[in-house]
Amino acid sequence: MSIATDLIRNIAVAGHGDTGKTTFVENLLFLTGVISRPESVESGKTVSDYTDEEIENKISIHTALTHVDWNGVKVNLLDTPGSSDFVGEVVAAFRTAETACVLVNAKAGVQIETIKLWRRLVARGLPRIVFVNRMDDEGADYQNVLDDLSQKFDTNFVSLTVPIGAGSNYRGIVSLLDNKAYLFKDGAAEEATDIPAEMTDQVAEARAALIEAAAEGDDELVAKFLEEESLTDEEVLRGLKTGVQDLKLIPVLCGAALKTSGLSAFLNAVTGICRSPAGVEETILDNDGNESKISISSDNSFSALCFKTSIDQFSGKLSFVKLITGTLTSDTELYSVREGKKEKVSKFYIAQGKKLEEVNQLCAGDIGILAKIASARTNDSFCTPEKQFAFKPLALPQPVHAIAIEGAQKKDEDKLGEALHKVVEEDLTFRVEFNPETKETVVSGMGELHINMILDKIREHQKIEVNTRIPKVAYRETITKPAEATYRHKKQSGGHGQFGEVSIKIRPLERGQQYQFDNMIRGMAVSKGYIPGIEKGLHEAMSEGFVAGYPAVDIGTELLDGKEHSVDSSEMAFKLAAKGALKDAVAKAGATLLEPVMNLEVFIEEQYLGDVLSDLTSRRGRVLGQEALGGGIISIQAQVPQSELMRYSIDLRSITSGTGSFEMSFDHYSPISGKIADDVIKAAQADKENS
Ligand SMILES: Nc1nc2c(ncn2[C@@H]2O[C@H](COP(=O)(O)OP(=O)(O)O)[C@@H](O)[C@H]2O)c(=O)[nH]1
Ligand SMILES: [Mg+2]
Repeated sequence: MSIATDLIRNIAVAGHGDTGKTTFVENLLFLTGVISRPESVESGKTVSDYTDEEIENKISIHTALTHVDWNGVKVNLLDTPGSSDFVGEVVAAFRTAETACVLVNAKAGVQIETIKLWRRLVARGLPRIVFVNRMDDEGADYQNVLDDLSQKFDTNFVSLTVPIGAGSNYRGIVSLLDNKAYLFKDGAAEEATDIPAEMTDQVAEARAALIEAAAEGDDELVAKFLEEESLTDEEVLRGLKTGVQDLKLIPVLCGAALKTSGLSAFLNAVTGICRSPAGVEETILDNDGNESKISISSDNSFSALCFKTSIDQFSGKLSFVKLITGTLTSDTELYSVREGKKEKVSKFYIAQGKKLEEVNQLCAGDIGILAKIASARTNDSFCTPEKQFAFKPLALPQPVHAIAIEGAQKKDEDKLGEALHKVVEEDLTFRVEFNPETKETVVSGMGELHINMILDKIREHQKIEVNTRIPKVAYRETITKPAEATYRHKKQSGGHGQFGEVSIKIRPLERGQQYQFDNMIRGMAVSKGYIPGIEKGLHEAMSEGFVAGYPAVDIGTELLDGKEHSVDSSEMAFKLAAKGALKDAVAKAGATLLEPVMNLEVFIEEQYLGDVLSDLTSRRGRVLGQEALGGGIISIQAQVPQSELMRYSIDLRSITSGTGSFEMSFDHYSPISGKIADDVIKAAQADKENS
């Protein structure tokens, strides 16, 4: 069976870790009869935390896809992980959903990941709905959370519920949309009843506020509301719908997911207020890279975007796609834009967590899974051979933590390489690079947990040992003053000798200019044919380095003079002479080491500011500025040498009780001297002796 696009809602469930997202989805599945009883996260049997590593760690690591039916509307739910180590999965879910449901803890209120998620949602302009969960926890306070939200985010929040009790006295909610009380029953779905008499006034007041907010959501309704001081139920929904879509207001509901409480009101809100995919615009790029817009609609020919790839033990490669236009049937001719070739669609599915359900048709706006498209990768666009265009790819955050790895046994290297390659296809926030300079394979990701989890899985599945260590820093060498040198390469061995003499002058160049060569010889001191040999020699000497074996940069060389021999000279002899001359000149000028310096943006809660700043100073960091982002969150901009940041993702978390995070990118090379430089040189020498 296929559903019309306007009867679909795609909801990304997001929030700080432990706000109850997975429990929330589990209980929505229970409420709607998909499962006969909800399982706890602790039991490891929930529908959306189904991978081995999720069951073992009791947290969500991947975005899981489930769906429920509510009054004939199909609600696709994307349960995302809360930890910033897996933010790539969250970004993909935001890209796919038309609405984000942000879960907030009823006791703790807005937390650091809430704020970071919120920034992403604001940047994407994605409509939001908030669910204040865990109302049954001791200390839960709905009004406090509403105040906290309004204070921390500059938005108009509109409450759709009134809680009945809190903490151990929590009994359920009043839904203001249908003016009904929903009392939870342990182990069964909640029941709609009349509003408790003692709450009549409170509810009337809350509903009046809701109607007024709904009126403000839609210009036409404002006029009517001013005149008649009331709206019909249908008008309330319309006002809220427009307000949410235009980002003018954000509905807030509360409940206790663990007790299947408040979830009917949530689904009523989602189906009644949140937009369907129909008509939502997507940015596309044609073959020449020109941007234009396309609306989600079944009318056009088929197109879809792959937002997630996973490799299943039994089903092989699974490509999670959102259909943007047209319909998918087994006859659809699928064209992979990146590969530039047709792909055969054999089977496709919808899913309840790991349980796949084969379907024979998917319509625009829906989310499905294509099986066994060998070439497919996350971010791939699929369309038909006749009409080719690509969707704007997901923009993912840069990795912040790197480690060097190698197979413990030489024979494991191939297996390791293959396994890493597979992970890269699944996870765009994980990178593998071979650094030819340091001769290391370096993997990088969003945090220590992220990388460790990937490596543990590889160790287990491939039965190989993988060694890890802190990666080497790619230092550089340079000079700070000019010098001159002459070098004669001369050898007399039997028949042919070798002869070449080169005089050069070197000077420091500006940072980033790398290398320059000027031939200043006037006249015939050195034949033209030997000049390339001289340049090769200079290059080789630069790449080998002078004090610690790191490549030299930003040196200008001038060839001043030279001598040649009519029989014994050769390109090789001049190459060696040039190398010798450069080494001598650098020795006279004195070589300096350069270290990479990174740009850093650190996000922390205010209370850790002092500790984080003094830690940055102890890392030889230079703080460039700080900015209050609202809600007690501060971002610090700094420049810090890369060698001081190798464990920063681990250390920052321990300084900030797990709440801090950062982004970084390379900025420039900067000279080092004294003990810091001596240590680098010593380490390089020790390395050389060991190899
Ligand atoms: N008391 C209470 N606990 C809840 C509720 N929802 C979730 N939890 C608990 O909170 C913990 C984290 O839940 P989980 O669903 O894994 O949170 P997630 O990290 O946001 O996915 C688990 O121990 C849940 O049982 C709730 O409504 N009430
Ligand atoms: Mg979870």
